[in-house]
Amino acid sequence: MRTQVGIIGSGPAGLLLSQLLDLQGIESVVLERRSQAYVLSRVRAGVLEEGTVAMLRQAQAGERMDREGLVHEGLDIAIGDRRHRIDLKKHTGKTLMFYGQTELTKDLMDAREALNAQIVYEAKNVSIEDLDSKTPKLRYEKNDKKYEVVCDFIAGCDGFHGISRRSIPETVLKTHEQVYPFSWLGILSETRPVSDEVIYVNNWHGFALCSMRSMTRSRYYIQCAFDEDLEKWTDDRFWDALRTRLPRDAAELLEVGPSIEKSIAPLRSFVAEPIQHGRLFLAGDAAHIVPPTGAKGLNLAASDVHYLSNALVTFYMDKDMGLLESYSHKCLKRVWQAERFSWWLTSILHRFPDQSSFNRSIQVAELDHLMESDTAQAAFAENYVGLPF
Ligand code: RFL
Ligand code: PHB
Repeated sequence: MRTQVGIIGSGPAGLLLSQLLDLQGIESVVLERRSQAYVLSRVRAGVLEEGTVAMLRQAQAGERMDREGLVHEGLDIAIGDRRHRIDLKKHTGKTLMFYGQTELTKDLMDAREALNAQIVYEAKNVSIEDLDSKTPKLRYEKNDKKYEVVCDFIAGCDGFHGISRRSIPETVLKTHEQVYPFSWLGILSETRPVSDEVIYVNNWHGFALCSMRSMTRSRYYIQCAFDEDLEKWTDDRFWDALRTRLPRDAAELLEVGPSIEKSIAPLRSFVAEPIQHGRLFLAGDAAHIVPPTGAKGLNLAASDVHYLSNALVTFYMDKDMGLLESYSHKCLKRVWQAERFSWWLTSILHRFPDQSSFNRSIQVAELDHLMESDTAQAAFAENYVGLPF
């Protein structure tokens, strides 16, 4: 098989890239290790920056998001029972779209199907060959048969545990990593959210986050142990822990019900540098990870795809490699800004094991400043709604 761009991974990054390229007349083949049903069953992100929203519309996959997504203009930060609203729209003129990654993935899959995309699900043992040549190849197996796709370029959109980052020689690749000493336990339930905007809570018992997917479907997270056992968390135990951590006025409004999904996610900051080698370009979680506190992961995947699709379109239109050559540099500048913000927000909102009284007082001082200073709120808002790309 021959194609222009071989894409590994059918998460948001891979699907969005393949759709945007197709709309510009560039052919691609997507290889996905899992089944389509499995990809669609993952519950993850929910907060989309305006830049991401614009790209989904550009990809002709924004119609249902515009109909069903919730537009938020602000959010609350709380410490103990103290709660303060940050007006994101006032400070930036921008809003956020709340729309689940599961729905977004489905919309992208439908949009790809409408254009007769070539997506191979359950492609096993995907490998990259001849990365340094002008015709790199993707090899894979499906139903015990071996296949080869000859490409002009390869996009590694295969998430943090994928194979593409590992195809960059160790002598070239530098990685930066911080693993946090806690995880997030998340729950989805058919209950009314405690508030019509998100609440981020710093509580002495641990961090809590109230979010939503609709006005009848809530998404909540609480900080838990790094190696927490999901089996030990009944719904009742989750609701009790959440109620203890919420500011009193929110706790009183908490509506509980059976969970429809419950999972644990470890928190990590990670950046690979550079995110290109030969004719391979990494995008999304394959290249970098942020802790979910800043709601930046999916949005960074979208901004990578923005730079990569533009660079590939320019190459095919003008035979100009310039934008492809500067891809890694351009992406990583924005990535590090989001890494900084996500790390900072994580560090001021969570309870750390063996946290000293000094560190706790610094957290309180940071949150006091954020709640009391309009300038601090403007800087927070600028980062939370997403820096331009
Ligand atoms: P994905 O979504 O991980 O997709 C990668 C795809 O590649 C496939 N794959 C392979 N295919 C072929 N061969 C191989 N060897 C392969 N290895 C892997 C995988 O099966 C998969 O289908 O990466 P992508 O596309 O870069 O997208 C990134 C986002 O999914 C991620 O950043 C976000 O979910 C992060 N995130 C959030 N981001 C936000 O912007 N806003 C949020 O509110 C937000 N909340 C979250 C989050 C992530 C969370 N978890 C679970 C880590 C909340 C949570 C709890
Ligand atoms: C979510 O709604 O899943 C969500 C919201 C805010 C975050 C992370 C996740 O920071």
